[in-house]
Amino acid sequence: MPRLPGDRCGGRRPRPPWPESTAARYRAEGYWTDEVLGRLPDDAGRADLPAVVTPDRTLTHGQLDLAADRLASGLSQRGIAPGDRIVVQLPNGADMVVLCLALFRLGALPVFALPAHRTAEITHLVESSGAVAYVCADRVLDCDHRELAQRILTRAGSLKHVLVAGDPGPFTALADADADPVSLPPPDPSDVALFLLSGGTSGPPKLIPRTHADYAYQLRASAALCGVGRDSRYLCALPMGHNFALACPGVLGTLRAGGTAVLAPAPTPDQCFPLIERARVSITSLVPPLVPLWLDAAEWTDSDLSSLSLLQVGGSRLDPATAAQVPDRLRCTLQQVYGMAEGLLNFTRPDDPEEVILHTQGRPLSPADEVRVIREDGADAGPGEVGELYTRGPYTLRGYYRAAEQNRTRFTADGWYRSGDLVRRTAAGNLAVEGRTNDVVNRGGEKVPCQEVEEHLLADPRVTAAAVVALPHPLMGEQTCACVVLRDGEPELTLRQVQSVLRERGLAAYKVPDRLVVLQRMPLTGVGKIDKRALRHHLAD
Ligand code: OOB
Repeated sequence: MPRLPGDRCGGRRPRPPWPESTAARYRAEGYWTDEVLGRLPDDAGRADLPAVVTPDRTLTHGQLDLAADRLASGLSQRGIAPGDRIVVQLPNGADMVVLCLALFRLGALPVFALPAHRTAEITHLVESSGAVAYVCADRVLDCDHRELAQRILTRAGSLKHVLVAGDPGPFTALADADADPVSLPPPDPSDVALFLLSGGTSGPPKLIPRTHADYAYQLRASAALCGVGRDSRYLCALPMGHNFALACPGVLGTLRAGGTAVLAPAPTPDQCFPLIERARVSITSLVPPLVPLWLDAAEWTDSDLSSLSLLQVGGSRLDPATAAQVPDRLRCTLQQVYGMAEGLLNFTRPDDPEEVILHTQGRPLSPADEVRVIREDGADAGPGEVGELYTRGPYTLRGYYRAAEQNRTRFTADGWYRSGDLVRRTAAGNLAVEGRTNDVVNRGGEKVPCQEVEEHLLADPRVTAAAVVALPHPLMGEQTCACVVLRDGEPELTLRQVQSVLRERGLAAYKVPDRLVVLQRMPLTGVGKIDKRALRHHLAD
């Protein structure tokens, strides 16, 4: 486990994540340096140039730097210490950027929740990380996050602070965590800097520890691959707390390179296109279901999109026919990105042949990324053969945080991460994602862990058995189908009823099933487990 300041595992220093010899090699070969996260280029010429642009605010590099220092001091004065975990759930905006830099400078560790997370997920994140603080907005769309915070406070004992951007209600305003900058001891590059959430595991999200050195390398290398530098303007359309928009190179990689991060409150063309024109956006990233919407809107828009030169698409499978329309209709280069919060990132390169860009998800970011494709019989797959992707590398985790049981099954003894993705590697070394071994529905990039939803379904006294499976969907790629068996004598159960029960249980909307099938009995495997393969077969018929 990476070094976690303030978390000494009962007095013992946690085991370092990478074997010392591997860590020494990553340092010697320059993948890991002394760089820590949260610093902006130290160059006076940039101080007056824009760092953060939102529909209603612009911060220069100088202003962002000062705001981050003031917030770091303010949080420190309020008792937030290096190593403390902070669950962060802010919408895309300047507050989110300032907070990230402040926490990195302070050495406190953000745990990035997604905007759609509700009571069930936030409680789980606070409990599993032992977070001392939850930072949220007052209200986003129909959700009052202060009410959500009240509910979490009654459940999670570790939580001491709730900081609210906007009207704080009974809590503390984030704006009041402000103090004259003081000098804070810098974190160690090998310390954990942040936690991302796993999308690929079966149960509730696991915490992925990312160190300063490993994430700084990811930022540096992905900015170089995408040609992101001081003239780049990155539009953050997806939630900033997701690895794709945060760091591939995303907001952090662009700021680190001296460029401008442009933040959209939602990824829709009506929010994003005017910002692209106004801020002369050069690069952005989307999940596949958004691409057809953007292509259609581009036909009709009055906004000038000519500054856009690179569109990154990833998170789930992109249909090649849609991919083929990107260059003509958006007049920019398409880049497929196949990544995971656990680490490994694959990109098609801007100068790759069309065939590669349209039909593969690219190849690893780093020469030090190791990828094996393992067939069902345990042998290494040859070119074109499908198998599960295993990986190790300078920015790929060696274990989830406090998850010994998962770590035994998701990692090999020699440190390979078993991704659960079924891939094929072409002779030229590009990967194509063909499917998954994991029990997860990939709903257009949003990962729905089946087991977690099944547990919520089973909590309903009317339900005796539950299985969640993916069904194909034309826009989202996959949708979520809940199959249930009702207790004897129970009358019908409708999709509406199931949806409202799960929402009331505080589950994020994207995890609420799209379809419901009531069965007389579940198909079972030889050992008596629910046979999901048979179930999918039955549903396809
Ligand atoms: C990204 O990260 P996560 O952690 O939300 O999800 C990872 C999983 C992968 O294991 C794979 O199953 C799927 O999402 N995935 C793709 C894909 N990109 C991710 N499946 C097919 N095609 C793709 N291009 O989703 C993520 C992280 C960083 C950059 C981009 C995506």
